[in-house]
This record gives sequence, structure tokens and C-alpha cells, in this order.
Amino acid sequence: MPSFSTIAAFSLSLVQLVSAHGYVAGIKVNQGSWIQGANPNWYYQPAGTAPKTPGWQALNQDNGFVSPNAFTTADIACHKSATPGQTYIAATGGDILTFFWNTWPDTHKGPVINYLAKCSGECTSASPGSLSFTKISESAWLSGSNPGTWVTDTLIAQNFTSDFKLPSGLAPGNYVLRHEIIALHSAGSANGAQSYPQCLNIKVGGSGSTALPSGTPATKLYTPTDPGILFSLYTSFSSYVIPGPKVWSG
Ligand SMILES: *[C@@H]1O[C@H](CO)[C@@H](O)[C@H](O)[C@H]1NC(C)=O
Ligand SMILES: [Cu+2]
Repeated sequence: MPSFSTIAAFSLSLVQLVSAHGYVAGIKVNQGSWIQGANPNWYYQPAGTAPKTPGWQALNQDNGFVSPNAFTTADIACHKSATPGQTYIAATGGDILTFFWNTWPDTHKGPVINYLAKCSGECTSASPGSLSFTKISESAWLSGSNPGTWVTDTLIAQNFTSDFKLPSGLAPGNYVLRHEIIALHSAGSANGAQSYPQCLNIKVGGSGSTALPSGTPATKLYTPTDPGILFSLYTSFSSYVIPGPKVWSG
């Protein structure tokens, strides 16, 4: 029979494991005012009682991840059983957007990728499976190996933030922004990579005229055997291929 201290240590490590993962708690446009994102704890609140934010809600109360064996399901779009955010971030092409994660564990190294999908009509009633995404920025491996230094280390060092520039000249409209970290610590085994997608609605204003390409359906972004998905972090390497379509530069 396990001793009390063994049980206590086990429950403590479980709690830490669960609480160690993060979510996007808020975002800023051009370092302006704080825009709250969705909190996974709101998912089960009665309809209409959760705060309305641009952030999509999902069934990720453990701040968990989407596994490669679910990359062909709509869950890879905006996390598990996602429902749309109810407001929009207001921005224009060329703006700098900063995502604030509430936390992130330094063991969870890997790429940070941003995508945009155009909504037909309002994003507040979009279904995740209907969205097609265009990659607008990506970063991943920085130096070293086994495990090396990754952009997730930069994110942690910058107060758990990550930023990127919206393509200049992007045409006005309603879009879903898909911000994603892929954690690679277990990715050397089949089905071991962990995708943490976070979606937020964004209403782009201004007078840009560059239309977003039609994009890639979420279910076709990655396969479980892409070189950047099935990847051994704890070995010697000198390159890393970021998964997904090519970056569109606007
Ligand atoms: C770090 O981010 C939090 C929000 O996650 C914010 O409240 C805090 O002011 C930031 N700290 C610094 C030093 O910018
Ligand atoms: Cu984890």
C-alpha cells in the first residue's frame, strides 16, 4: 500500500502537471489596452452567462492538447469541441498583436505559429470545421539541440507573451486568428506531439485591399508523420522543419 507521502507527492505532481499548461488569457493590439480572452473554466457556465470575449471556448479544462491522431478532426482548428468567441478584437493590417499566455512550462518546447481564416459572415457563429487557415507567421528552433533553445523559451522569458504583425494591407473583414504552440517533448514517439491551438475573432478595419488566400482546411494542416510533428527533441539535431503550409507574407 503506498504511503501517505507517496500519495501526496503523486497528487501534487498531478496538480502541477495540469496547472502548468496554459491558455491565452488576453491580447493587446500595438501594446494598447488589455483585451480579455476566453477562460477554459467558463465552458460549462449556463449559456449566456460567461463573459463575452473574442476568445473561442473549448473543452480544455485541463489546459490540454490536441493529439496527432485528432489532426483530421475539427478539434485541430480551435481546440476540443470549440465554440466561437462572441466579440472581436479590432485591428488593421500592419498592427502588432501580442498574445498573453497565463503560463507555459519550459519543458514544452516547440514552434509558435499564427494563422488567419476568413469568416463567411460573422465569426461569432462560425463552426470550427468550416474554417480554412492561411499561415501568417511561424518561429520555432533557435539554437542548440537535445533539446536546444526554442521560441517557447523566448515566450516564457517575455512574460509568457508572443507577438506578430498582421499582414500590411490586409483587406477589411471578419477573421479567426489561430495562435498555436506545438510542444515536442514527447514528439519522438508516434502520436506524441501536442498541439495547443487558441482561436480569437478579429475584425480588420482600414482600407487594405489584399485578400487573404483561400487557405487550408484545419483538418489538412498537419499529418502525424510530418517531419516537424514526429520529431525527437532529445537527440542531436541541426535543423527543424516547421509543420504546416508555407507562410503567406501578404
Ligand atoms: C505580464 O503579463 C501580465 C498578464 O499576463 C500582466 O498583468 C503584467 O503586467 C505583465 N508584466 C510585465 C512586467 O509586463
Ligand atoms: Cu504537458
